[in-house]
Amino acid sequence: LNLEQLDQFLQDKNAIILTTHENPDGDGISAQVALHALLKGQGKTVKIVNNDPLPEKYQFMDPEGIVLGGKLGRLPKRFDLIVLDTTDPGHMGDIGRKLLDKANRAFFIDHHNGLDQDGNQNWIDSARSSTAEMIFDLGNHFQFQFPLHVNRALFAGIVYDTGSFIYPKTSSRTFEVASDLVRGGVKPKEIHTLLYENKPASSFKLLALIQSTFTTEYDDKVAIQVMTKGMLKKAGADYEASENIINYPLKCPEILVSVFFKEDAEGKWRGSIRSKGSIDVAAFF
Ligand SMILES: [Mn+2]
Repeated sequence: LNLEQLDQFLQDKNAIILTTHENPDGDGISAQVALHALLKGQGKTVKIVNNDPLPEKYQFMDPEGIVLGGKLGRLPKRFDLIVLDTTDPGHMGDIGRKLLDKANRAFFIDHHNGLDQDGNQNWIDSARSSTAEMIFDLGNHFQFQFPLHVNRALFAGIVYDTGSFIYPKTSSRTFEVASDLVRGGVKPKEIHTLLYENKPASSFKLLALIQSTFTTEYDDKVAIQVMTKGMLKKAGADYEASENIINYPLKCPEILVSVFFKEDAEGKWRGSIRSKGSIDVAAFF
């Protein structure tokens, strides 16, 4: 692990602001909460400012209420910026881009195939499962003991970004980190409950309505589902409640492609398509 660039970046006495991509996810937020604790431990002035407010479902990661978002707020006169879980200013939202603009220097920490960051520094490791996994290593690098709520957040971030330890970038290192976190007091079942057993009844009413539209084409190889704004209204559900429903048909071995047509509350239609195996969905467009 070569963290020389980051060590050097942290040498300066500037205040540090942490941000992540718009619509922050479980990985980005857990990485922020952990890095905040780590930098505080080094005596730094640190603040988290995101483009969007903290989603309610991730509140358990932030018992101290340090994850701010939705407005720029008061900024230190001079600060350095650390961007987590993205390298793309196009994904940082207006507030993120303003921060990038005003920052003295910026440093990017990410596990996606990164953009070239002209003039900025970065630690990008696209072999890692999650930014949370990388920040855990950073804790080791600085011999910093994360408190229990941070261990829980990091575990949740990894679970979130690996689809519960199954996505391709889940490595033996991912399990070692998870093992250390469990040794540090994390109860996996509690994290599962916090992340995945929190759906309102309205989301199941919506699911029932959407699944009643389920049909297949081409000898059950292609599944089609439809959601109308009338269904959203009838179920009393938000558009976001339809988030993972496109993936369900792919649990069937015969079904190779899942198509989902969705109408939002304003009447705007969108189509999504997912596939598995060797089917290239990009070829459809
Ligand atoms: Mn991530």
